[in-house]
Amino acid sequence: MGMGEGEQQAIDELIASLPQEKVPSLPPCCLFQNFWCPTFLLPNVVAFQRHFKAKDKDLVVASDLKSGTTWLMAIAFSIVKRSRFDVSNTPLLTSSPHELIPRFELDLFVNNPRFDLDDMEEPRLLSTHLPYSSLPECVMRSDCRIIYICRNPLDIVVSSWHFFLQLEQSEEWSEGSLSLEEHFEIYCQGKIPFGSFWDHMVGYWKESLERPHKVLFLKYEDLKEDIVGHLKKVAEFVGLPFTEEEEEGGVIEEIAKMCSFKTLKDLEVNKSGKLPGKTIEKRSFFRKGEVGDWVNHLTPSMVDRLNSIMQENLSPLGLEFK
Ligand code: PAP
Repeated sequence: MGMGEGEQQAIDELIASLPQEKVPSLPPCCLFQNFWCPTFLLPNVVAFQRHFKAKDKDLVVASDLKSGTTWLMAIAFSIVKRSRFDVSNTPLLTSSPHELIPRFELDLFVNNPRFDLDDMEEPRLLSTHLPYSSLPECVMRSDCRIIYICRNPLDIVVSSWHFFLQLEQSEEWSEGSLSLEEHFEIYCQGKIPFGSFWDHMVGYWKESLERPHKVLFLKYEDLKEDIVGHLKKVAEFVGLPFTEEEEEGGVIEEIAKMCSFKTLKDLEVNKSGKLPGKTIEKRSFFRKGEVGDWVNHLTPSMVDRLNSIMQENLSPLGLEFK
């Protein structure tokens, strides 16, 4: 979406009016609507908020960074499009999940988008890292549904550190690398892109409790524990429950296997090359794919610190991690 000169000036003025944060190896951010928005994305976020028109059948995959986005994209795609594709001809074999489900702020409300929202096949599958409170009004008002995935912050902080570390070799905003200790500190301050993590999780969590038909709230760890049960849950939530015939025919297990870390990671399409238009290597979305890798990275005092942030901000609302 192109921007006129007047609009560009208004955005520049808006950015100048916001608190800024610049940490080595993270994109510069500004505090917009109570979250740390990468400054280069702000025009896209504003355009999304102003111009997006939700349709009742839309399905939005929402997540904080490194919470299981790729996995949930693959799952949502496989479930919603299963009348057209099965595991033998699924586009997941030839495109990365991020290429199949466009993100509002990174792929759609940008210059020369790869997708035309008006032309997308319905139900449209869309994605975002934005907090719930920054989604446009039309998303709340329409019947479109949101599936949110979150993950134990102890694992997110380790995963995001690795992600930004490998990104920094390619991005112009990288000046020197951030140690895990420094990255951890920024994460605990809530200043990671789209943070704070607790506000991000709580926004969707509250809405999922108030409007369970609108927001399905999933946890990475629960999916690891019982993928078949959760695939059924997702299918029911989107109004496309698995039939008895499908269950007996092993369709659910097939989808689980197709979307598994091992299968996706080993596909040629996810091993090499970059996402369109950006400098991000596709393989950077597949690192370890495990629960609890934090034990190999965080010191006991780091664990205590993050646990106490969770106890203060998440536990009172009934949000806990295994
Ligand atoms: P994004 O938010 O930047 O889009 P996201 O997919 O949420 O990325 O995060 C990547 C994490 O999910 C990685 O975790 P790790 O660093 O702890 O390994 C990645 O390995 C993991 N991941 C990717 N695909 C899958 C999958 N199919 N199953 C389980 N975990 C996965």
